[in-house]
Amino acid sequence: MDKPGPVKKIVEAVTDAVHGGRPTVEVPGAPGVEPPPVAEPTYPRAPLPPKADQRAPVALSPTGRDTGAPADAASQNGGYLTTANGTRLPDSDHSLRAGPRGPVLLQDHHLREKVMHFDHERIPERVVHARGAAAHGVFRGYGTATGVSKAAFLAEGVETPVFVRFSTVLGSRGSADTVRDTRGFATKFYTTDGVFDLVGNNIPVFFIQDAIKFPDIIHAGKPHPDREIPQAQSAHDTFWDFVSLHTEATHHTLWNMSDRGIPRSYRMMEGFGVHTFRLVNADGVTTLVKFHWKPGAGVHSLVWEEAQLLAGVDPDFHRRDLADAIETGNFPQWELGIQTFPDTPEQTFEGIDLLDPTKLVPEELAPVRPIGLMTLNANPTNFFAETEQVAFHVGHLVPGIDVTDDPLLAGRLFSYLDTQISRLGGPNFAQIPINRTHAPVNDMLRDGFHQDAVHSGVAPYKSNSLDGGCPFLAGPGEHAFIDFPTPIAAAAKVREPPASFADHFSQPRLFWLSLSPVEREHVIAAYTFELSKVYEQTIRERVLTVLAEVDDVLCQEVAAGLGLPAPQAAGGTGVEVAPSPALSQVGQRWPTTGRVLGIVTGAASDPSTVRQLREAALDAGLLPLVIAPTGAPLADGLAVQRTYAAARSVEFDALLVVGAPAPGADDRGARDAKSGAVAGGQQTLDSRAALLVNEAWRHAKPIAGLADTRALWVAAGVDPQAPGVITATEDADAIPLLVDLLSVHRSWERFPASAN
Ligand code: HDE
Repeated sequence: MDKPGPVKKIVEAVTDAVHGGRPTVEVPGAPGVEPPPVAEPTYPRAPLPPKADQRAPVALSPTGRDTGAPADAASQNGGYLTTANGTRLPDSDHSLRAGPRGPVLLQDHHLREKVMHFDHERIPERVVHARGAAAHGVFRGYGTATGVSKAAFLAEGVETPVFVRFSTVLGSRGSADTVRDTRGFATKFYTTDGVFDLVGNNIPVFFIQDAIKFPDIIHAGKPHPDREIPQAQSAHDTFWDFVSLHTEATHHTLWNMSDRGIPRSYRMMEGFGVHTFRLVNADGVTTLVKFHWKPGAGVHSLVWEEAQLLAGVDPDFHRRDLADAIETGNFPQWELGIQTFPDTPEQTFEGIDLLDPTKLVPEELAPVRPIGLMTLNANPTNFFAETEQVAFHVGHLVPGIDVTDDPLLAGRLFSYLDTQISRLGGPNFAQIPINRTHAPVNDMLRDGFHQDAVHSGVAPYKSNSLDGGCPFLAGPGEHAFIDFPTPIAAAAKVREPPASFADHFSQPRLFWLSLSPVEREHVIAAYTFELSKVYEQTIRERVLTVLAEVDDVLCQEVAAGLGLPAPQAAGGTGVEVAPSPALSQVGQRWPTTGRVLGIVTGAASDPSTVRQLREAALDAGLLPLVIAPTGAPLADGLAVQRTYAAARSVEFDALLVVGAPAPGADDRGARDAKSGAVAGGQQTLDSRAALLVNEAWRHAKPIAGLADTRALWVAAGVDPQAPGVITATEDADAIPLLVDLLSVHRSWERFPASAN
């Protein structure tokens, strides 16, 4: 039976072609839809609409009915300030008093309501993944999965609205985006058969093999309970204490210490379902699968110094990047793919235990088959209503997708519903607009806090005759979710893992061997940094014994950095494993749309050249920001986005210097400590601009200089002959050359790596 639902109509409203060219908004970030007047407006008018890039949850009823209301139906209404009950108010600045100097009166119901509500504005943050950012979008099935899954949303051409939330794991809600951590990648598909949530990470494996240890690993990773430090970091004793005593964590930890732990952008991360899932097709045949998200923009990372600087300079870096990309029409895209494995009783593939979430299956052994495309094309209208209140659950499954006996997944099936009770204040969180399914709901769940549905009838029980027997049970032909009758081998109840879960080192070694030399250097540096922050030497030594089991060079280099002797592997390092080149993120070319170009201008820069270059950058799909000594427009009126004092290299993917930057009037050490940081008393150049270029150089970013930038290169320590440095070029070539360099992300050749 076909289920007519509102989804089709909604998808028509949300599907947009990917822009992928010149940005539709040249400088993203305007807070409102129109510039504000200087004087406070004094006449009533209707609330301003959301910005063009924003979308609110679709206006469905709590039971999934299409209300036909516009998407902003839940936004504030009317031109006058009112109480929560809609009574207009004449004043919101002054409490009701017994005379101007008299006591405030208890009868002031407006004061009481306003402060009461404010007092209760906070809800508990997520116990993990508290810090996040989200976007709306659409998923289009390719139809390539229909042989293995009957899931309706995977059929060819079917378009399904989605809401995606990215997150860090350890930090609290106000922590910085660019910390070293795993990233969450949670997708809610509003399908015709109900909500399907794919609640994954940007790393394909997990720290632990059994959910019962989840509170332990999180307690170890979170700040120490006495001083509540450090925030959003793994570089502390309790984390390393835990992972060195639970060596199953070695693989995930190695990924965290790699460049994957510091993504350049949410748009530039892979996503993984981590667990093995079971797909069921129309004939009832099952296939085991692992889900992958492959980003259209490629997989790119920050360098550690950038990540650290950004945590102070722009703690919202990833959040801003996602919103800006969508606002400018550079809609982020991912292909959803699956690795498929025969559903055999052993549940292994090429000797890899598919129920062990610390193991991945190399793509060289099981290629990722694309099954659909996701495009994120709208920003949320309200962070709290949508990003904060969205509730994901691995148990939100639809017919055609089922779970396996992965013991980590089993614990999650319990946890994700449970946590919402305290976070969202009761059992009716599925009725919060962003969580509402787009399929009809007739659930016989009743009452409770925040019940939005107004149920009719008298018989919320089955079987009944009083409500005409409604609701009825559905069969397989009526899109019922039928738990797959997986056979279970005879066994005794034990608290004991399978023997195959004891292999903790072959896959960390596989990952290490798959990295390029520069990526290995970063892993060594990350371990050395983190362990140097560990107070207890015994914990450092224990971690080294773990690293010795992974690789001699890794262990020796980290030990050298810590000034400790490198231990020998107890089990003999060097299990023979074939590397998986697909795990390295270096060496491919990717689209560069939406990458941020800093255009450094100075008093001597020709404004028309700057304007032409900016236009060329926009035409190439880049996001150019003009940097100048002050915020004043250039001589021809071109707007400036950053001053020398406010700009920091970490905001930009590449720099284009249009003429030597003469010292700005505020290039004084007493006013700006960045002054003199590089140029060292140099009088002809602004030292902040020189620092900007120096950092971009050290971070292996493409740099181009037009006109005479020789002195600047010297002041910034730039070797003009080095790869990724463009000098003495025709103006017209600068942007194509930068785009070409950006397509490989960074010019690593500038820094030959030694760890092999
Ligand atoms: Fe989660 N996890 N998790 N997790 N997880 C939560 O759910 C939990 C695990 C992941 O943007 C919580 O609603 C347990 C693996 C993401 O809202 C909580 C275990 C993976 C998000 C929870 C795991 C994830 C969460 C906290 C071990 C990758 C953010 C708030 C068995 C495959 C979702 C909430 C969002 C959030 C429990 C392990 C991903 C407490 C018990 C493995 C992306 O329920």
